[in-house]
Amino acid sequence: MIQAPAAIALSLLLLPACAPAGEGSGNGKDGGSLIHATMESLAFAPAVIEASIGDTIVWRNEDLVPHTVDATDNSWTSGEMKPKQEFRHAITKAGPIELKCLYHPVMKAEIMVASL
Ligand SMILES: [Cu+2]
Repeated sequence: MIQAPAAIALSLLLLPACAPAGEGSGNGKDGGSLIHATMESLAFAPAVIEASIGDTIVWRNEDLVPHTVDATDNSWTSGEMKPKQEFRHAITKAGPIELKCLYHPVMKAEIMVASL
């Protein structure tokens, strides 16, 4: 009984932030939102992505060097993304999902998946 209010408060904090994070809704696969992110100046932007199950995240490499976006648990990888290439990943399960770039250990990000 002590932990329940904290969990509810956390989900209330996360939910309102989801709406402005996506660029409109209904343009992703399966009715989810398409969420745009980049690699730029050796960093993922945004570093924290708020998403829901069913959303699809699109990363675009805006740098002049190749990057990857990998789940740190190695469950999936973009493979090498050359400059201007894009990679899509659909969110199918609850997070959080920690991300890294295979080539640049300083590049880290996280997907917070709201449980609806
Ligand atoms: Cu990189």
